[in-house]
Amino acid sequence: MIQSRTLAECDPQVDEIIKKEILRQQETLTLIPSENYASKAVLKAQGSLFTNKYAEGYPGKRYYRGCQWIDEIEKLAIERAKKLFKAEYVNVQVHSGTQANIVVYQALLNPGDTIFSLNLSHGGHLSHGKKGTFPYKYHRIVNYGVDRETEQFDYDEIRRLARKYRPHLIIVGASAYPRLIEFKPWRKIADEVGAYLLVDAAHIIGLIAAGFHPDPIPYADVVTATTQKTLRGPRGGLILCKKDFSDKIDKAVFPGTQGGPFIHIIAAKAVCFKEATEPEFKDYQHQIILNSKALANTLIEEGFRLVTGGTDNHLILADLSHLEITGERAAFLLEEAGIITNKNCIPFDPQPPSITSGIRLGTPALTTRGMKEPQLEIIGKWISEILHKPDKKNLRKSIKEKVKKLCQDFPIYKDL
Ligand code: DSN
Repeated sequence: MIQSRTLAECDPQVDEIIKKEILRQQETLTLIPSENYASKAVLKAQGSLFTNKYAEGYPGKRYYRGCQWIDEIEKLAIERAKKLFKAEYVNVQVHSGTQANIVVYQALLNPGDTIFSLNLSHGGHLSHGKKGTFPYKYHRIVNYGVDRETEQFDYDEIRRLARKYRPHLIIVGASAYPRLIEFKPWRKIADEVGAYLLVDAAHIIGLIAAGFHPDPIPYADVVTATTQKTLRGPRGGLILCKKDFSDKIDKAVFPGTQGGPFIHIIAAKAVCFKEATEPEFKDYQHQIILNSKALANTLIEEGFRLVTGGTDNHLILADLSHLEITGERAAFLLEEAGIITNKNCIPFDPQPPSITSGIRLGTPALTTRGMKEPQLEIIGKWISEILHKPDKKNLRKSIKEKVKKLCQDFPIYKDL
């Protein structure tokens, strides 16, 4: 019977590729700040047969029968998220972080309205209105940047621009901003110009849940997030908002921009929200920051210039200009040694986004493996050696062996 075959019996080709990816994840160091390893419990829920069910609508108001346990799982996820974040209202159906942002535009804006967001090359995100995206097509996008000297937000300048352009929506949130963000000044600026305030907390949501980052909930009209990054859950989106916006947000998710919810993912989100309330999760988030600071300090000692001079959160942006090596080449060389990073623009980067002058590094995944400051210091030295000696292929080969050994000492799952 087709349904009862194992993956290996049914499709050895896919099974083989999955096995290779498991090995790659096991044997390499993931330093991409938006990546993490979901727990076995999360993976189990995500792989459950909830994937078989259609359930358009919301708990108690579905367009399909057979939704008794679907309602129960969605309500559980919502209640857990509300409690975890002290949020007035939660939508767990949204498929991703980008879609969560699109939902907010659909819910709160009219075509042509102005969105005020962080420049992508200063750490912003594509979905905040980069050319070629949905919001760029339907809204007027005005960007703010970071200060050239401090590489941090300059609130006087942001206020000046907000007053000049009178946006309908202000977005604060970033993919590559290594400092803590206080949300009170943003609320003040939004109120001064009569704008809604959207906090895109995709990267920092785990730190927020554990109390290691200022909380946006009291200040934002809407907070969007993803569940797979620092929150360490399944790949998915999350929207937290004030009760006043609940109806508009729900309608903008379904039927506005999505059809049937991914109930298997909602089940895995419920598991991840439970995990995030456990004391171990708080320790984990704290260690992410300690590890990030340890890696940053090592790189500074090794002569690297870090954007903003360091980090307060889970990520680091290293400027490679002094080495005369691009972000593109650096990420390639590091991968040859089993160290997985991504090229990233630095503020005022002379290089295009496909090349860049920087790399972005983050510690959520390695911290999940149980690595602490001593390991991050060693990894920082390996990164430095590789990037200072780009011509030494043998060096990368020998570091790759050391990386493999380190990974064996810190397995992702004990029994994989
Ligand atoms: N692509 C994610 C990141 O790497 O930051 C954001 O969505």
